[in-house]
Amino acid sequence: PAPTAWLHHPAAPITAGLAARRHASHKGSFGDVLVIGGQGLQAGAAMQGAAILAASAALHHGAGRVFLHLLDHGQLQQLPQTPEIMLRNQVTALAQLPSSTVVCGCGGGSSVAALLPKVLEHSARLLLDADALNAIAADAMLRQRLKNRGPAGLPTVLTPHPLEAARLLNSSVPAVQADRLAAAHTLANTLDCTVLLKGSGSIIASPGEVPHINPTGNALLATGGTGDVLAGMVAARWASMPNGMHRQAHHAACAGAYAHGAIADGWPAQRPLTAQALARTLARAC
Ligand code: NPW
Ligand code: AMP
Ligand code: MG
Repeated sequence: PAPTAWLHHPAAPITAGLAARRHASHKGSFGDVLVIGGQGLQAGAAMQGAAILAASAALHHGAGRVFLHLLDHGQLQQLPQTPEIMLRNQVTALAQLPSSTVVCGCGGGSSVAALLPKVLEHSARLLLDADALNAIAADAMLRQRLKNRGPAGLPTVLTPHPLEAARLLNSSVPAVQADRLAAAHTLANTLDCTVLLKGSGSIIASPGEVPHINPTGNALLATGGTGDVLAGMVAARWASMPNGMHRQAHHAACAGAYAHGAIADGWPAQRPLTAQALARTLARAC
């Protein structure tokens, strides 16, 4: 169905809409998002843009406060284009974990693995993307710590693209793509997480929930950084939910994926979409 029709469909898990802004609400009412990622220059590559894109998307999609811990911040004290985002050094960023929705891994490179034990233990709501997923795929101890979160009542959202999913499943991209529902379902149930398997027709699967196939999105999203933006969009929605437990994680992933795709569907077809524009745009239906 067309996106707006789907929004009103009784099967829609929730609308892709942002949290309603009651008159007497304040910035604390819409949740904190802390992004951890953005490795500095290593082996000739720096990826701070990925973490900045995730934080910027969380900001533009309604998070009350957005904090950013860059894995290599150097002398940076503020982001000139988004001064609303508050940079945090390692110690204060980690103290923030219990009260925030934490996004970890965007542009994290190999530096992110060392932080993951603390992040997995202390984050009340945790979204893992990119190099955080790769680190877990490569380390059985981190995988066990991730699995322990679910029974301890700490919800986690994983947002793998097909190659990241294949690494987690010790499988291959063709095998994941041959049965995307099975891949998402297996990951969700073995790791006790909500899994948002990205790509054309993103799938959201969580233990005990009916899997959901996102109806929005198109190939304008096939450009660097759009996955990092998705992470921030899901986190902003999740952070605004008063109860952040497993079912809310599933709903936030469905809503974030829906909005992310709807922005691309509303974009003029002949104009390339950049990740930065995606982060700063709200879809008409959302
Ligand atoms: P191919 O080319 O088909 O063999 P990687 P990454 C595959 C950061 N970024 N269907 C495809 O493989 C990220 O956050 C930083 C099928 C593709 O080439 C990470 O930290 C940016 N295959 C880090 O870079 C902006 C699919 O996976 C390969 C697929 C590395 O992340 C960019 C890429 O996977 C980026 O976000 C699909 N739908 N989607 C910045 N500005 O700082 C992907 N593949 O090797 O894990 O690398 O995703 O680029
Ligand atoms: P990443 O690979 O992590 O940068 O994520 C790419 C994002 O763009 C994911 O949300 C994908 O679902 C989305 N995307 C990429 N290509 C397509 C496509 N052809 N159709 C729909 N969504 C896409
Ligand atoms: Mg990515």
